Amino acid sequence: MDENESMDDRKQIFLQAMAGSAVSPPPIWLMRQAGRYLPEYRKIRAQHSDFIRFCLNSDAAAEVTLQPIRRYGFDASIVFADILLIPYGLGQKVWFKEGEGPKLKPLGVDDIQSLSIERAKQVLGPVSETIVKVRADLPGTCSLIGFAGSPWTVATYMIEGGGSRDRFKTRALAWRMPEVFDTLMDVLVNASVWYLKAQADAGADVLKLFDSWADGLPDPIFDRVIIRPTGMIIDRLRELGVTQPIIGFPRGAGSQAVRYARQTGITALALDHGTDTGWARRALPEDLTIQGQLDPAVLHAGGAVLDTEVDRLLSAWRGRPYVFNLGHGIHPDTPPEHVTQLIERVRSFEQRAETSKQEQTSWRVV
Ligand code: 1CP
Repeated sequence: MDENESMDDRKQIFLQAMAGSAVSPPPIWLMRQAGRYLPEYRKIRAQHSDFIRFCLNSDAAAEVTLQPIRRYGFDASIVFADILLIPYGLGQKVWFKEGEGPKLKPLGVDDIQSLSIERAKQVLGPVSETIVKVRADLPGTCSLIGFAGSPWTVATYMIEGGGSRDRFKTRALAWRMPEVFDTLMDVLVNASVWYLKAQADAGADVLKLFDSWADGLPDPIFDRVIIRPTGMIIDRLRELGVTQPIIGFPRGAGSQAVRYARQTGITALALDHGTDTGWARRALPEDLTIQGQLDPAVLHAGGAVLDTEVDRLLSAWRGRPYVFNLGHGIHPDTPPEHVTQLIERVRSFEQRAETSKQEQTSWRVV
């Protein structure tokens, strides 16, 4: 192997894992790694009262995307934006209330026809600019992820008017008025295809679809609102010549994740912390890249339980293409030094495995 090749290997460990290699120790990044747990994020956020405008300010967004990379040296960065930029771009009223999360003027059936993809194209341009700016400052060892919310999860916010406990209104609409609901899904598919392609063209190495509310859906609805639109987005992106790996995150899908992995065309599957690890190892294709599974609450706890849990996941996924990550976003109260501990623990895994092998050997010799 020549020098350039080995340099390249080191640079590309996240992309290698995405391509199906079992890299050990695995690459690491964290969902919501740019955010309120970082003092440097809170400082810049305090200067911008409106969250949507903050996301659409490409200088500010590029800066906060890079903050966790500078502090921790993660193997991947994720563009700072939000899944609710699509409803906002399509013309729905969206705002963020301090301490209460996102609010939207709930979408009525008659409002669907007034959603405008042309408007979204105008409004969401700054996200591509953020990607260009981040790319220019990113170390060669770090990949860049672009993302969108999946149509189902975005639709739940649009219909409920914010986060909700069981997404009842959205489920009821999907059962009661399937044609109307599928029209909304199609609008979101089209907007997402345009948005993800724009991010890929701007320089994203990998794309991710967040389906944070994929839990609690009966099979026929899961297939219709999760698998079908996700598959359509991926097929359309491939037809348009987008070759970047695509991570799917159907949070809470449980055993439905197997169908999701086989039928949507995703490159990698992000798993939440509630999924049975042993089952997932057996049920999911061996060559499918897996990402995630650390409970954000154990990262918040830190200490010995964090080390033990990191080791459990590293051992469980050893020999499989794997990316270390949380099972959901980092909790805002997480002490930043716990993230340092986590990264050190992950990156010293092979060393520890080697030391324990040597200890066992010398013990046997004695
Ligand atoms: O005041 C603040 O700073 C707001 C906190 C915040 C942040 C940091 C929100 C509001 N969004 C974000 C950024 C964000 N959102 C990123 C940035 C990149 C990174 O990971 O570092 C990403 C990928 C998202 C995606 C997102 N937004 C999801 C999918 C992932 C997930 O966590 O499930 C969802 C569901 C949202 C909606 C949203 N936006 C913000 C909040 C607090 C929420 C969740 C509300 C809820 O629980 O319903």
